[in-house]
Amino acid sequence: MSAFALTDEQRTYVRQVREVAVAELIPLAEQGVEGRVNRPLLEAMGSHGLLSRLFGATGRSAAAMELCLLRETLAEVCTDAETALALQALGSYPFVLFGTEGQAERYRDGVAAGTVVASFALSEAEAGSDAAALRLRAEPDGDGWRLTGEKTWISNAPEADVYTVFARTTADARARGITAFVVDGGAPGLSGEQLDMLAPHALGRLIFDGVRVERADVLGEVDAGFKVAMRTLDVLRPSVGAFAVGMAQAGLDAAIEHTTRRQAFGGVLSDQQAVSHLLAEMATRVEASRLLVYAAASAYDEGIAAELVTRKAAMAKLFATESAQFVVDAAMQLHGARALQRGHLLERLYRDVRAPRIYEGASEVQRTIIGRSLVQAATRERTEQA
Ligand code: COS
Repeated sequence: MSAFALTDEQRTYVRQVREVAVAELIPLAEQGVEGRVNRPLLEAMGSHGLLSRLFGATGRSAAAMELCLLRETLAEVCTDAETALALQALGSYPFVLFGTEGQAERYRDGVAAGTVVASFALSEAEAGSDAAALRLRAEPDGDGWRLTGEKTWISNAPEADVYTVFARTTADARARGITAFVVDGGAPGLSGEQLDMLAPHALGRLIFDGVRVERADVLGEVDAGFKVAMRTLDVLRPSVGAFAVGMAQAGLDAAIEHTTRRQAFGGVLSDQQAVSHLLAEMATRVEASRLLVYAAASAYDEGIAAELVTRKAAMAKLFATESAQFVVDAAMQLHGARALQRGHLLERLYRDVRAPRIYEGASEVQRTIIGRSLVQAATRERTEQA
């Protein structure tokens, strides 16, 4: 792909995904229960090969651009399918990217088939944006550890089949005392409950009551789990931006459709300059978001310097999610009361668009990451010149 346009092959692929979504995924999504994992939907995505494409040719990499294209395309037509796909990536990338061959193989094929539901368990009630403050205890027990404590706002919990759990192995060490473990959903001592959230996907709380984990369950090194979490988020953040772009595009399309037909004041709504200028602003923000997302995802796939990948990922997520909120809100305003009615496309988008400005790093966290990266780069440059 050039920095500005998709290849013919990518365009064809996107069209095919959209056709599958319209014909098969939307009906399955409609049969799902809000706030619960929709297994038939996941299995359909698996059988169409959408999930296996998340793991690159070797099955041991993340395909960032692929993930973004899938998320953007699905978001335009079926946000349930979009989010279900994204959560499989978030939940499994830690063991696919940082696990041993055995750890990667154990669950990956099931995740790709949509029969194994994956989940990423980082956040705690007292450790959201400040992830390094997490307190879930991993206490030594013979050759392994026992996990005790709670996680909350965990997508796919408590229904997931496998969790990547970030736990404290060294006290008072912040980011340097956290270890990533793979934990089976059926592990003795693990329980949880569903939370009723504005974001309409499955989300819950997990309770660990002495859950046993072995050395073989450690992803990477002991006490080096924070980097596993951060690098996983570096892949996912541009794709959260892609999700936002898809929703914003759907809102923009609806606004154009409506304002060019709706009769008012002796013409159509789009005759009003206030309306056409708003459409122009919306379209420009969608396009700018899309370019930032593609640039960040391509940077990851091309393997440029990790620090730049992190900065670009943060920029893409920040700008695209904030822009999508603006665009969907504006589209709703242009529609008037009909868009507030339950079941209207924009009523649904309005609920869906809010959470991405918070999860996987709130907008404020993204600004912190970008700001720190700029300062670090400038400081390094000065030191090198001195
Ligand atoms: N890749 C690799 N390593 C990274 C990294 C990245 N993207 N980001 C940070 N690190 C490393 C740092 O290099 C540092 O390593 P050393 O201890 O070896 O120096 C360590 O991790 C700690 O980093 P930092 O000092 O930046 O940590 P802070 O606690 O100051 O803040 C933020 C880190 C705020 C960026 C982090 O907590 C964050 O992303 N919070 C949001 C969490 C989130 O997205 N939650 C959503 C859960 S999933 S829905």
